[in-house]
Amino acid sequence: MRLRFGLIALAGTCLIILSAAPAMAASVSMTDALVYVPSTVTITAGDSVTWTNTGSAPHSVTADDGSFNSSPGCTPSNTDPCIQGGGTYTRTFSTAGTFAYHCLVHGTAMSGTVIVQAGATNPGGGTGGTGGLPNTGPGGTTMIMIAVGALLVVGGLALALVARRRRA
Ligand SMILES: [Cu+2]
Repeated sequence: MRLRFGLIALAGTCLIILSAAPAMAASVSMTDALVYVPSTVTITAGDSVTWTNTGSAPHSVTADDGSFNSSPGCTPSNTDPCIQGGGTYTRTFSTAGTFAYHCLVHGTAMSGTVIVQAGATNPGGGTGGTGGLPNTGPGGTTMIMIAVGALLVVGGLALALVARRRRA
């Protein structure tokens, strides 16, 4: 029982450490100042971008050319389908190009750009080293891995407690 606890806790710790490695993801905040921060992110094809609504005003992430839309049906008069405070939207960009997007609630006054560079020839530099703006903060997948790792650690500790109690 003791060994099993140790293994689970170890697995969780490993996950947390792994997730600290450069993530192939960029993060953008949507704020109550009605801006995307940063407004331009540069990634490599195959990377993903996660937008997080860090305020309380609803927003969307909608491509100017219609190639992606976080919130179909989101309008200034019907914000139910929009990304609410605390909500997120993640999209993986598999093809190179420059993708302009805006918010369906606040119009083109709230807009941003995703620059997707071709190829992954960036030895050891991580996704932030390809020029343009660096990635800011951990991406969504990173946060999930940290959460899973933490859960495993907590689970391992709980198992150990239960085992100890049963034995007593
Ligand atoms: Cu908005």
